[in-house]
Amino acid sequence: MKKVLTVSLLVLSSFAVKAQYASLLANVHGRKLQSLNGKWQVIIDPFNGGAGNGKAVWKDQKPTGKYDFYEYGFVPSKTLQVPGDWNHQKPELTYYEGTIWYKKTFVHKPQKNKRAFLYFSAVNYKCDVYLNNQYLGSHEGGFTPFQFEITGKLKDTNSVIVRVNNRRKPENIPAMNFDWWNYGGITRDVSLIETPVNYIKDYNVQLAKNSVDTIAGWLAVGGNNLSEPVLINIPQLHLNYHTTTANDGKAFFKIAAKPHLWSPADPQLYDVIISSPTDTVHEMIGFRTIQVKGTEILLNGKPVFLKGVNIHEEIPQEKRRAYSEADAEMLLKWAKDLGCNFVRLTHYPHNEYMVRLADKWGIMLWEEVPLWQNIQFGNPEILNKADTMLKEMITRDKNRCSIIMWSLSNETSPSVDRNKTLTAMAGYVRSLDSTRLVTSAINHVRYDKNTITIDDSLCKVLDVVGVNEYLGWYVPWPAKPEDMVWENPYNKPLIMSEFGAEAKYGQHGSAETNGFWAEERQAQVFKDQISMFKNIPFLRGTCPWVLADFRSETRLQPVYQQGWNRKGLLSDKGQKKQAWYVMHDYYRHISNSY
Ligand code: GCB
Repeated sequence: MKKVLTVSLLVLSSFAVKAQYASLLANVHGRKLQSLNGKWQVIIDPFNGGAGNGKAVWKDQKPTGKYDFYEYGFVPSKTLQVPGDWNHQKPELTYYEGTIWYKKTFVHKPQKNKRAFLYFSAVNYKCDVYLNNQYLGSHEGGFTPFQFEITGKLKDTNSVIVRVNNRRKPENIPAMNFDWWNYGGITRDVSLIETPVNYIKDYNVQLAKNSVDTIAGWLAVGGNNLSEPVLINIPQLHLNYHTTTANDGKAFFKIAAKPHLWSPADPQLYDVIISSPTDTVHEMIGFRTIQVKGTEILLNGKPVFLKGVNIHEEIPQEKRRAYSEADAEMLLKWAKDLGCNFVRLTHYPHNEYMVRLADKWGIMLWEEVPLWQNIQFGNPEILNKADTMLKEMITRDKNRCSIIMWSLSNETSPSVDRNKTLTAMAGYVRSLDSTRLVTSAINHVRYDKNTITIDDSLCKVLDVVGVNEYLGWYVPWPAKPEDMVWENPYNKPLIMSEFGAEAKYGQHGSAETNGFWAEERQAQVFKDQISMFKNIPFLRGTCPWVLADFRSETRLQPVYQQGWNRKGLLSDKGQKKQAWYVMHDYYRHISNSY
C-alpha cells in the first residue's frame, strides 16, 4: 500500500512540475516585468558533484556550528553575465560542457492580489530551478522558453539558483554531433512577471486559414474566475469584439474584418488590445495568408519567391550567441542588404527579438526545432521532447505573421522510426496551428547522371519540401550545372534550403578547386548553383548556407577553418566575400514572384 502511494505521489509531483511550465504567458514583453538580467554568481562544477554527497548547492548553506563546513559557495567576485553563453565570457569556458550553478539575489516587494511568474527565455541545455532554496522544477531544451508560477513564494529578498548543464547526450535534441558551437548557460533574458490574480494567459489572433476578411482565434484567461467577459479591440480597424470565456477559461472567435495585409513590401502591424475585467495586454500583430497550391507558395493569394538566407544565432565578431534586439538588428540588416525577403532560422528557435523584428521589417521566416541529423528516433522519449519543443516554440510565436512555416527537422535519415516520429510531429504542429505551412530540410535525393530525384517519403507529410544539397562542394557535379534536371514526384514547392562552399575571406586561388578555401571557388559554386536553379520549374525559394562564418568545434582544418565553418557569405568580421555579390546579384535580378 505504502509503495502504491509513493508511486502515485511521484507521478503527481512530476506532472505538477511539468504542468507549471507547459503553459506559457503570451507576450511577456507586453506585461509588467522585472528583469533579472545582469551579473549572476556562479559555481563551475565540471563533474556535476554539487547535487550529490551532501553538497546540495541549491541549499546555499553557510557554516554555523563548530564542525560545519561546506565545500562550495557563491561569492560576489565569481560571476557571469545573463543573458549570455558562458563560453565567450571566460577563456577557460570556451569548450566547456558540464554544469554551472547560477545564483541571483533580487529584491521584490510582493504585491497583494497579484500573481508572479519566473520566466526563462532559454537555458541551454538542461536546468533545475530553485527559488529561496525550494525546488521549482526542471526544463530540457536549449532554445525555447519556460516559466514557473511563483505566486506566494516570494519574499522581500529572494534568491534564484539554477543548475545548468550543456553536456551532449545521445538522447538529447540535438544529440552528440552538431555543426555549431555548443554554447551553454542562461543564454536569454530572465524575467519576473506580475499579473493580476485573474489574468490574460494566452491568445491567438490571426486571419482564419486562407481568409482575408475574417480574424479568427482564441484567447485564454487564468486565475480564480475562468468565465470572464473579454474584449478584443483593434482601434485602427474600429474593431471591438466582446465575448465571454467558457468554464475552461477559453473563448474562440471569428470576427469579420478587412485588415491591410502584411507583406515584405508593406509590413503593416496593428495594435491589438486584449482585455478582461482585471487585465489588459497590447501587442503589435500583422495579418496575412500563406498557402500552397500545387508547386506554388502563395502569400496573400499571390505567388511568391522566397529570397532567403540561413542564419545561426551567433555574433561572429564577438564569438558569442546572439540574444538582444541590437543583435537581431545586425543579423537581419545583413539579410536585408543581401536582398532577402525570407530567412531560415537555423537550426533551432532563435530569440524572440529576431521574430519580432522580422514582423516589423517585413521578413518572412522559417522556424525550426533542433532535430539535426543522428537523432535517436528509436527512443520513445524523443517524440515527447520534440513535441514539447514544438509546443513551446509555437506558443511563443504563433502571433508572429513573419513566420510562414514551421520546420520539423534537418537532414534526418529515412527509417521506420524516423518516419513515425516526424509524421506524428507534423500532425501535432497542425493541431496547434493549422494556418502555417509545415516543412523539413531533407537531403535524401537520388542521382542518376544529370537527373536528381527528390527521394524521401517524409515529403508526403510536408507542405513545402526543403532540400539541402552541396553540389560543387561535398558532391561533385555529375554534369554541367545548366544541364542538371530535377524531378519532384511530390508536386510540392521546393526550397533549396542549403547549398554552398567554404572560403576564407581574403584567400584567393583557383575557381575550380575546393582544397584552398579560395573566395573564387566559393563564388563559382554559387554561380553554378544559380545556373542549375534556372531550370528547376518548381523551385520557390533559395537559402544559401550561410549568412556569416560561424563557430563549430568540428571544423578542424588548421589553416583556413580553425574552429570555424567558413561557408559564410560574410566573414567572421562581417566582410563581404565574392560569393556575397553573386547571391546579391541573383536576388536583385529575379522577381519577387517567379
Ligand atoms: C549541412 C547542415 C549544416 C552544416 C552544413 C555544412 O548540411 O545542415 O548544419 O553546417 O551542412 O556546412 O556542412
